Amino acid sequence: MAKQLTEREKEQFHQDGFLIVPALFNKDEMLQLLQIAKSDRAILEDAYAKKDAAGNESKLAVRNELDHSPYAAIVRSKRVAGNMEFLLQDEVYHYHHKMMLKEPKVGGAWEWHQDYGYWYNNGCLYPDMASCMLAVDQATQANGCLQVIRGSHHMGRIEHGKTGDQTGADLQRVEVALQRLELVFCELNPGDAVFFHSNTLHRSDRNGSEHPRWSLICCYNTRHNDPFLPSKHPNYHPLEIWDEQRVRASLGI
Ligand SMILES: O=C(O)CCC(=O)C(=O)O
Repeated sequence: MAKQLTEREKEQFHQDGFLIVPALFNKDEMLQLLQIAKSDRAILEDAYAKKDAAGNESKLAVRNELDHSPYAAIVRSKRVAGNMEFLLQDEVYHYHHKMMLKEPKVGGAWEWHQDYGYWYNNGCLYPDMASCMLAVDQATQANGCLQVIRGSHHMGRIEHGKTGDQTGADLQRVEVALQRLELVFCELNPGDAVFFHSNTLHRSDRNGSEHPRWSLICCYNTRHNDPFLPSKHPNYHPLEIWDEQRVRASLGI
C-alpha cells in the first residue's frame, strides 16, 4: 500500500513549509534505484556543473520530460505525486526532475534560495509548487544534506541575485530569518523523503566527506498555476499517476 500522508502531516507541511517522510520508499526499492542510477551513463553524460559562491562544483542532471526510466516512474508514483496533490490541494503536473550528484570531497554547496526565486521568472503566478527530495544515498550533515528554515515560506518571495553560477536569496533577509526561525538539517536515510514548498528557504553545504550524496528531486506545479511565459520547464499537461505495482515493476522488483 502506498504511504498516504495524513491531514495532520498536511497541516505540518503548511505550517513548516516542509515535511520529512521516513521510508517513503523501502530499502529494496532504493537499493535498486541506487544501482540503476550509479550505472546510468546517460545521467553522468547529461549532468552539468554549477559553481557555488566559493567556486566548488555540484552536478545535476535535469529532465523536463518523462521517459520510461525508473526516475520517471517515481515522479509518477502515488507516493510522491499523489501525496503532492494532497499537500498542494490541486492536480499537479511534472515540472521537472533532477538527479543531484554531490560527489565526495568535490561536491559544492547550494546557496540559500527559494525555488520560487527561480520559478517566478518562468511566469508562475503563484508559489503553489513544491518538490520532493528523495534520498538515494544517505544524506548527513557531513556529506551536505539539505537544510531548510522552518516556516520561511511564510515570508513570501524574496529578491534573488547571482551567486557563483547559482541564484541566491537576499542574504540580509536570510540572516534575519536565521535569527528568528529554526534551521533544520534534513538528515535522510535512503528512501526517506522531504517534501518542501517552493518558497521555503533552503541550501546545502559542500560535501567534504568520503561519501557521495545523490538525491532525486521531483518538482511539481499545480494545474491552476499554468505559467504565462514560455520557459525550459513545461506548461500544464496531465500527469498519469501510477500505482505501486507499476512503479515497482519499473524498478525491476
Ligand atoms: O541538492 C541540494 O542540496 C539542494 C538542491 C536545491 O536546492 C534545489 O534543487 O533547489
